[in-house]
Amino acid sequence: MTTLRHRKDALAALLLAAAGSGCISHEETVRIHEERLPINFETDAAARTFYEAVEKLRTSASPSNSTTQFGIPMILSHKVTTENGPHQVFNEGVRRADTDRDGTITEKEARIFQTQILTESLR
Ligand SMILES: [Ca+2]
Repeated sequence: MTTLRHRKDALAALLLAAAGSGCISHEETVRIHEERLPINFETDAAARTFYEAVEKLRTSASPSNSTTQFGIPMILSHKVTTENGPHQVFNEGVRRADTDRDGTITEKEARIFQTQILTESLR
């Protein structure tokens, strides 16, 4: 009985706060604009394989903007929008392909990366 009374009091206080101040609303935009990562290629074939895989990744990637939203109707609203910059997919490709982090993508690394992308696109 006491717990129910406390819940009613808490709900009443919450509704009063909402009525008094209106809906508490928060909107935020997070911009992810990173510079294009510097990278070398062992051969032209490595570059070609890498760029083909990156294009595949770009077409299968989620939209460049995403929104996360949650709230309590009439009381609380919270919305975060994330905007990705133009180099985000390229940089993701570099991070995944250059597995030994030596700044050069070899033909072998490019082929492994391409296989990963093709495998993911089949799921
Ligand atoms: Ca490497």
